[in-house]
Amino acid sequence: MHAPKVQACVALGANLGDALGTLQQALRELDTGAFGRVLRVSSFYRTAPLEAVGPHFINAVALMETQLSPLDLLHALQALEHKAGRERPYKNAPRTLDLDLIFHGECELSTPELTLPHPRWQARAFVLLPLSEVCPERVSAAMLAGVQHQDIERLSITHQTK
Ligand code: PH2
Ligand code: MG
Ligand code: MG
Repeated sequence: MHAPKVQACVALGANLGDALGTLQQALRELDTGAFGRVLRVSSFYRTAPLEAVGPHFINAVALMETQLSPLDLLHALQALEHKAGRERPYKNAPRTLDLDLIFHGECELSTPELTLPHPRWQARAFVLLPLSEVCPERVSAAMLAGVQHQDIERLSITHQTK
């Protein structure tokens, strides 16, 4: 029996080390088949830390197709974060790689380990703007208006998928 294919949105962020290079490597790994495949990748954005300290972030969003369950996908994302040297000395500490599951199909979940959709996705320009590129049906003009004061700059670099 094959699990059904589901579209999932993953938000990527980093503000330590070679943030852009780490995001590009993570996007290649997300597309290797173990996770499923990457359908679309947003632009990269340079963003001011929100409720966090440290250097500016590079953020992006990937739309994926996966057969992994929400928790299996979460654990696979955490393994990639670990591989990229992620450390968690305190909440929202600067990080080499953060991979957040924003949506997993229409799954709604509230457990200590995982909440779906991601609880803060609508409050964050660094999620909403890239998400509006890869999944415009999920993002409204009112949502974008709500985050327009946040400091975010779209970069002209594009991700080479193949
Ligand atoms: N992630 C956070 C908290 N604050 N700010 C920006 N600009 N980008 C992020 O990815 C980010 C953040 C928690 O994961
Ligand atoms: Mg995060
Ligand atoms: Mg995270």
